[in-house]
Amino acid sequence: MKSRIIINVFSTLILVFLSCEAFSQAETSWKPSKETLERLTKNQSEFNYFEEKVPAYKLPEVLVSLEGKQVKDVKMWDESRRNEILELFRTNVYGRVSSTDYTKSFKLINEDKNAMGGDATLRQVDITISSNGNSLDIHLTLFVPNKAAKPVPAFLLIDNRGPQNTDPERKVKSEFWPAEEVIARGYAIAVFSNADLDPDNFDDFKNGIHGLLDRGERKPDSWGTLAAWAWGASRCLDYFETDKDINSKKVAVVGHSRGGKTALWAAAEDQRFAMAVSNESGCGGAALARRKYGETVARINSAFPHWFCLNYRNWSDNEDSMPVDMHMLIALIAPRAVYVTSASEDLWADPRGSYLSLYHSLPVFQLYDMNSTLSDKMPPLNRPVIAGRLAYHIRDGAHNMLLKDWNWFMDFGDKILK
Ligand code: GTR
Repeated sequence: MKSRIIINVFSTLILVFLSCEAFSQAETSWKPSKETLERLTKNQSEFNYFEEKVPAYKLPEVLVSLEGKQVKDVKMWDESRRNEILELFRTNVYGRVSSTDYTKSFKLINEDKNAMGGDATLRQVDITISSNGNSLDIHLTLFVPNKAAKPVPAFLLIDNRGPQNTDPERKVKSEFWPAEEVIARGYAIAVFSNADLDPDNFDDFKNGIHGLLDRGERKPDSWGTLAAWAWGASRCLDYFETDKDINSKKVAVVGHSRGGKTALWAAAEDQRFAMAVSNESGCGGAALARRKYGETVARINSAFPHWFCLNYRNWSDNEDSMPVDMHMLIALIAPRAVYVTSASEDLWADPRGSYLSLYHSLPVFQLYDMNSTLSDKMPPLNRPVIAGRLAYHIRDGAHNMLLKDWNWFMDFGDKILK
């Protein structure tokens, strides 16, 4: 009898200990696991994945103008510093869109008012961009929830993974674009393929929208491929402005990885977007370049020479001279909403550097809302943090965009877009 009591007490103590341990682990700020670090450093030893090897760096001050003036209020930010930073990003990172005239038209190619078993209306719209006798089509696919009060807010995905993720007939389903789940939450969900604007390969800017709109010699600040995709997202927003079922003032632009870089730039360039979701965008997206953790500017410029403008090559192995860093890109979206994510095994995209970008963009968001605060410590795994108009999570697992991520985007959307 006595020994049974002792065993019971002992096992209760073990349980209490284990659950405290699990609790404290869940509450601990995220850090890369030893296994992930070992696996990555075995394959890619020339890139840094160790926090202690991140070099000391000084970020450009987001609220100090080029003339050295401190930005004190929204008016000064909005009327001068914001434009200064936007121009710096156009000149040094993504490039400037072509100024060639074009015309645009929308054509409803297919409509099914009884899609998804009656839950949604499907619209497939061709957005045709014409110039000088030539044209290009952006194929937009859109589902609108039938049961929600109109107009509805919408999520627009810049798809960089191909049509198998975005089947309009819904025979093939993918967590990358979980249309049924988004419809069930009362949002419209839309998608276009980045390749419609510019195929994702280096062809010296002969094809896609560059072939259609670029004239004369290519300049050091002419738009690259990411800027072309971002421009495409804005043309989809032009269409939403004509669709009475969509609340075009409540559109979130979403992208994963290279698409996540693009989503940030789309929302920076086009202030009509209410929210940007940048999923695991890493270098050239949310991650601070000066940390040189995981993918670097030199690596991205050599692997993807078409993504950025030519001037961006000036910052290969020279990040500290770059007149901007990526916290300033996030700041350009203020006071609109930004959701940045990471994944625990995706160190290539520098989770901590992505979180710190949000953190260092805060002074601008605080000009609008003094209650926005974020800790400089990363949150625990799978625990989204929301600070006013900024949100972040680090999901367990590999580089991808899953339903779990989307559910958190929609939770944030419920605060921002509804
Ligand atoms: C990688 C690239 C990243 C990221 C990714 C993706 O190869 O280095 O910058 O954009 O591709 O888009 O999946």
